[in-house]
Amino acid sequence: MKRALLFLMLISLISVGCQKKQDVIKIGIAGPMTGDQAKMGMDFKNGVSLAVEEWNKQGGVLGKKIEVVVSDDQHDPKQAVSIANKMVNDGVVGVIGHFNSSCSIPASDVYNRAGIPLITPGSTNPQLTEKGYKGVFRVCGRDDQQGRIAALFVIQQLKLKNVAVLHDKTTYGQGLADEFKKFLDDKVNVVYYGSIVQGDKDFKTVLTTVGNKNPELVFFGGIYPEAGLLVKQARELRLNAKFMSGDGTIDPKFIEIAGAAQAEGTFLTFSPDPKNMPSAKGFIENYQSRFGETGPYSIYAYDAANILLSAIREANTTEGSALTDTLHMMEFDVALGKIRFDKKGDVTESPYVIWITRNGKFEEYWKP
Ligand code: ABU
Repeated sequence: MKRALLFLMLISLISVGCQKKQDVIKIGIAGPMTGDQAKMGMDFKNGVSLAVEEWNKQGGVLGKKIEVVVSDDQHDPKQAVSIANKMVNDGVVGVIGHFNSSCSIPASDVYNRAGIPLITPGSTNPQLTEKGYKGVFRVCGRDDQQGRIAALFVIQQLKLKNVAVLHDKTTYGQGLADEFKKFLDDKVNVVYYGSIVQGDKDFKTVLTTVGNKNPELVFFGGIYPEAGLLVKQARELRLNAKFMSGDGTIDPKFIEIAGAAQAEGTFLTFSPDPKNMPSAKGFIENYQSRFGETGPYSIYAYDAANILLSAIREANTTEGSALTDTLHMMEFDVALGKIRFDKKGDVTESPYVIWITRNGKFEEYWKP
């Protein structure tokens, strides 16, 4: 009798567990949650979590609570594919991520096979949306747009003649460096073009070689850990050329690593400051009171989550192809303003500007 009762209790616990599973809608968050780029992963996690908390306070979506599945790709392409498979098996209906293009691109094969949408807040390499996957979207811009603005600034505003170009050999870093170089056309001499290894800490050998070429500016395609060290070590070597980089560098960690004095006057390409956008005011206040200062991609992660959840509500289903069609059809009114996707899954408008580092902070500086 006692055993039968225990058996019945077990069955009812299992059925409650199964019932609970069906009562939530899971969305994945993927990015570098640990390691030297963890700041970006945490910005993603915080942005998406804030959006999900707000939706859940209003009752969730399609009558169900939303659950986030946070996955760490460690900015490693193999790990990205592995966690993509894991999230798909775990039943996520869409993924917000990854940060690194070198992760989003291979992981997009997994999401495409599973028929679930991927919305990246920060992967800017053009290849991601050139693969023809209908369910791949990005709320940020592309490196062909970003590289062009960087080159225009060097030609039209700084009026330089000799530059050096470095990259970190990643899909993003090399891609951005090559776009920058391409748009310099024959108007500026590239006196040095070369690479560093991501994760290395000592760049003095390459910086000495670069210095011997007397560039007026060093452009770096890469992320803030290496960018910070490059600037710090360049200044130690008295290489006083201007320094310029892209959206992978525009994080306070860059200034922390380089040192505020060394980072002073460095130029970075990124989108316009959300602090000047009335549509972003509520997001910034809520994020700051919940997590502290916003990171560069916090708002992109927040908007990506809101876009996915709005599409689920509009489609009235989590079924992948209906959701993808809805993502392509809708216009989304989010913290960054109005967002629509084109046929490739890129945003229809992406205005890059030049930022400068001043007194330990980033400020908008120039636009064409
Ligand atoms: N876009 C900033 C760096 C991330 C990436 O695209 O790899």
